Amino acid sequence: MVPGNSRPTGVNAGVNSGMEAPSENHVESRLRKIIHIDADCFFAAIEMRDDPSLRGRPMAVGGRSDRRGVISTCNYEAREFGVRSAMASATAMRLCPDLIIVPGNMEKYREASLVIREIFFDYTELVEPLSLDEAYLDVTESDRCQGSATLIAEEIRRRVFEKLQITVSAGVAPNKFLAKIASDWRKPNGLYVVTPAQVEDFVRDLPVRKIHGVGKVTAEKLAQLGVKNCVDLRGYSVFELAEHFGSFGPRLYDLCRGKDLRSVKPSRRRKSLSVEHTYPTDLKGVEQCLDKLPELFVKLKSRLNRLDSDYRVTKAFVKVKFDDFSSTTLERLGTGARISDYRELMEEAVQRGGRPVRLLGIGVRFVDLREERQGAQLDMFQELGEDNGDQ
Ligand code: TTP
Ligand code: MG
Repeated sequence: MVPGNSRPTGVNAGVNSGMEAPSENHVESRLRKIIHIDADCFFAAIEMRDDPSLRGRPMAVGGRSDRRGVISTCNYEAREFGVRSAMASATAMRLCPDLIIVPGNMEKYREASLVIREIFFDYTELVEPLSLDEAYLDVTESDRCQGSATLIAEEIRRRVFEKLQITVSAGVAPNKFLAKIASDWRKPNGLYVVTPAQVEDFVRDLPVRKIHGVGKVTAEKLAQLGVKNCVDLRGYSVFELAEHFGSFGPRLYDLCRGKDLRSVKPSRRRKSLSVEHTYPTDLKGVEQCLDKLPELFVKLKSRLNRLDSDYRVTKAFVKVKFDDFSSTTLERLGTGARISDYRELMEEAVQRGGRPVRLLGIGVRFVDLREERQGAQLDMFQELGEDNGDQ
């Protein structure tokens, strides 16, 4: 039952009758392509971008040491001195006397986070943000970059850098568990891919400490059981693991085999959707531009079809970028995104610029009925709260 381990098999044998292994012999129903993206020293990276004098020197974002401040994060130069997130600023200054601590600006970080998320949405609807600088993407169904998750991850990394001048690291794998570990593997500014064929080798030698949820206490407990790497953990039956680690036991049983069936749960809804194309040679005149419309329209429709019915299109828009990089956007209210609307909008937008065209885009803006329903609920709670004097 458990290959390559030295645990007595008798225990395992007794277990199977009483408790079903959660995914023994379970074959993941289909192979998925999951990307985990995490910005490198996020708050610090934004501050270094905006003040180049901070680059190349140990710096942190956080509260002042003489006011019992705490470090939010620090750059990689500061990490070499042992400075870490959540450390008292006073401790950080002791470790690294030259450390520069700057106050944070959440507004700026939130803004950057939204820009990154919009880039994600160009590849898939299935984006699950975990924090301001971290998200899972399920790109199994994406037709971008010839459907290659690796190319998508590289393109996202490049686009984030172009747009925000900060770096993000990415992990690509068949599930969330492995993608998250992989994104950490080549940090900062790195990409690591675990193909389905590499899962077994990757997981075998993985220290159990790398498993999300295995903190200091669990790691010590595992060490006492003689478990250091995932392969050691495989020597234990699901029953034994449940006994030692409660409800986390069955999960450990799966994870040390590289199995994780959790789906990517999108939590933020989009406000618009568009498709665009940059042409290898500039288009001249309205007719040449209109010739390109059907192809864009088919693409837009196919992406719209994948959205749920809570999205209601309210506006159609056309974007045109000219050869001098100036651009214009025209939109029309109260439309169901018909090709005739786009034809008229495109004609007007192209004529407006009166120059050769390098890029055409068409799209829609939505109201999201789901968000409106939630908003209505929120208002209701607020009113109730006010009535009750609650906060
Ligand atoms: P992380 O992604 O954990 O850290 P990071 O982006 O700074 O560094 P890494 O390159 O290792 O990914 O957290 C993202 C941001 O969240 C971080 O820049 C600051 C903030 N944060 C805190 O404010 N306090 C904390 O304890 C942690 C861990 C993060
Ligand atoms: Mg980060």
